[in-house]
Amino acid sequence: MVSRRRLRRLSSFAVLLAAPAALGAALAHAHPAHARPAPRTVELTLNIAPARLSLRPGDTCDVLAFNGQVPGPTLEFQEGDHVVVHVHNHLAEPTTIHWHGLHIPASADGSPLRPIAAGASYDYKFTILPGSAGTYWYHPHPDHRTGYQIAKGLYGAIVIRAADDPLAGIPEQVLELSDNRFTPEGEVDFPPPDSPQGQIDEENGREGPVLFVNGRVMPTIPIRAGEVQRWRLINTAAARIYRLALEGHEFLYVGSDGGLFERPVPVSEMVLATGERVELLVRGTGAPGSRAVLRTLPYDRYDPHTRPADWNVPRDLLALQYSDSAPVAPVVLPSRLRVVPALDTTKVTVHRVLVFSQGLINNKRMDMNRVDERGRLGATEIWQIENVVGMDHPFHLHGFQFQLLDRNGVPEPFRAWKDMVDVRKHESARFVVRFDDYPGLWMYHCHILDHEDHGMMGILEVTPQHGGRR
Ligand SMILES: [Cu+2]
Repeated sequence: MVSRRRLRRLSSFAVLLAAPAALGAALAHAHPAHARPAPRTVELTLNIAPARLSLRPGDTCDVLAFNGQVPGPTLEFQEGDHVVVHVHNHLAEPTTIHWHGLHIPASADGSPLRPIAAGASYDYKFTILPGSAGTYWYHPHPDHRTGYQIAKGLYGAIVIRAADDPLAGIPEQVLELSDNRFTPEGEVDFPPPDSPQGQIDEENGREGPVLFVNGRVMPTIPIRAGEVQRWRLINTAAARIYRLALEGHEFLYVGSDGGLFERPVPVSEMVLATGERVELLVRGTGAPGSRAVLRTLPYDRYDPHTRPADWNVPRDLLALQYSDSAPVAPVVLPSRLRVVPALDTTKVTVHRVLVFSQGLINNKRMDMNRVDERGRLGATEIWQIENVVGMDHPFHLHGFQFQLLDRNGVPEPFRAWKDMVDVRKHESARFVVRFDDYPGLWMYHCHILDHEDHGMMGILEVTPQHGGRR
């Protein structure tokens, strides 16, 4: 790990993007080869149980919690770690834990095919593969009840670190974005599916008027003028798509679902669909003592029939508060982050088309006993997700990171590892994926939780090349 002091010492040019040659020297200096830690076994326990906690300020309500807290504890692993998670389900219904975005065996995926019964326990065992450093999250994924259990509080962040992280030493914030809706009595409002509001939620995706960051309303993040912070943002909301902007500041967009890009990309706004993650560098360009608000700006993901009346009102999320201290010298930020090898599209042997309409994928609802798509281990495939309706459907594939190729034929501007793609209204998005390991049954679905729970999901079976099921 590079200390902040070391980073500052490297910053003799006081520029934010170093020339590649200078960067190479800095990296060679900061990350000697022997710094890579030996693989560890990390063992932890997650108890899933009802609790009574304060979500909204000044109020308590019935929640479901990981180890008594909402959000659950942030889990930190290193590449190479062997992870064992002992899960105890103290709920009155089945649950699972899905490790959203991780490339791990199907037996550890926490899909609805492997429920943990009420009162039962399960050990999830997986290895964190090299190259997977990034921001992920965990949440239940039981059949039909994912939206309910997440709404009641079951979600948490995962940070995976690399020994050769080019941004090591920069102060970090993990920011879990969520929203919720409450009854007049102060309880989490999750109406029966056949109620009028339940039917609106089923179509629109359940949104709530109270916006949380790490389970808090409008928290304050301290910063010092000149400081650079690395923000890891996770959209854990059921349906809300955030369009993030920090007043008076630009972001350096450095990573998304599967970790860092090859180069930082300056952006003024960031659209974050449900399930997605991004890594942003925030540069403390404000004056000592000043304050800036991170907001979510209007983003029209909606069908006009169920679009909320206040959809176009900007909403405050958190405040960035500058200390009165004198500015610190800017750190040198690398202009190259890592190599993201391109999946070889000349090796593609299978093209699939998935048509997303309202509540259906290829005109079907989820059937737990049906395999919808069959793939071979080792194959490289192109998937085309066609959204034929007038609202966004954020697509998620379990188990495998893919590379988005294009949207409506327009090539993506740069390469990134993704497990989510928000397929916008009437848009067709294509990605390339390689089934390099881990045969088994894998879910793919819309990540609007209400859509997923009502059947907008399918099953991909990946089989070993010479037949046979594992
Ligand atoms: Cu959807």
